[in-house]
Amino acid sequence: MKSKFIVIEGLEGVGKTTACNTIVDVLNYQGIEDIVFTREPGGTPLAEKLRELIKNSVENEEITNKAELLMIYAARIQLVTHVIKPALARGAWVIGDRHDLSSQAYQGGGRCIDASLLRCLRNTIVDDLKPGITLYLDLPPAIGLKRAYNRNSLDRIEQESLDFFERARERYLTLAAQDDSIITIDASQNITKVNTQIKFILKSWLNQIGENKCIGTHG
Ligand code: T5A
Repeated sequence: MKSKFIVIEGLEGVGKTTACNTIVDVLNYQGIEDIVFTREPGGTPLAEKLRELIKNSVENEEITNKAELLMIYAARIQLVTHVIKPALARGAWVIGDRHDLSSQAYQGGGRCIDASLLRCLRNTIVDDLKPGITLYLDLPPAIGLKRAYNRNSLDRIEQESLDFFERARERYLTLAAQDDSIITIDASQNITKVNTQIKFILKSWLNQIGENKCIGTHG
């Protein structure tokens, strides 16, 4: 049986929050109400504390790339163990705002961290947990960062160079091309078009895994 874990991915300001709401609409329309939301890093009391450390600078101390990576995976193992796996085990659906693919893109692509270290962490920490489908919202980083900047001041990662985000985007696209459970969506379209595409992809996938009870009539 396919995993009921749906992940939304992409760089800053691509519209992940908006997309999560659309995913909920589609699931609700199928009569699915038991839905757990997660965000990464975060989602448990400890993981939320780590999120603060990851997103903010520490006075008089540079956060090294590997320290950042380990904090992200520490947060992930807490979330996977205490929230995601128990939810899936009781039959709930999980919608994840980011998951392991973010680490492959940001830390692997953006920070150029060695692939063998990332593989080792992923195998140890996420192990057999694989999203059923990942929707990757693709957008040139300059556009997404502008949207993020218009909303609030930029955090430690958002202040990275455009090159950093270009490398992360390239890694996202490379990994999406290698894995047919990762679907790339053009997030430079207007919100209505992005939402329509998300609904179509999700309904097709639900149909494919035998979960679509009301094909073709919703928005
Ligand atoms: N991180 C995370 C890592 O480095 N490694 C990891 O392994 C993980 C898990 C997390 C940070 O941690 C890093 C990545 C991040 O830097 P976050 O807050 O979860 O931080 O992630 P952000 O990407 O920063 O979240 P944002 O809230 O900025 O992005 P969203 O959710 O994608 O953006 P959203 O939906 O709020 O939309 C932004 C604005 O754009 C508009 C919306 O209305 C909103 O105003 N918008 C559109 N405008 C025009 N056209 C569209 N199609 C639009 N879609 C949305």
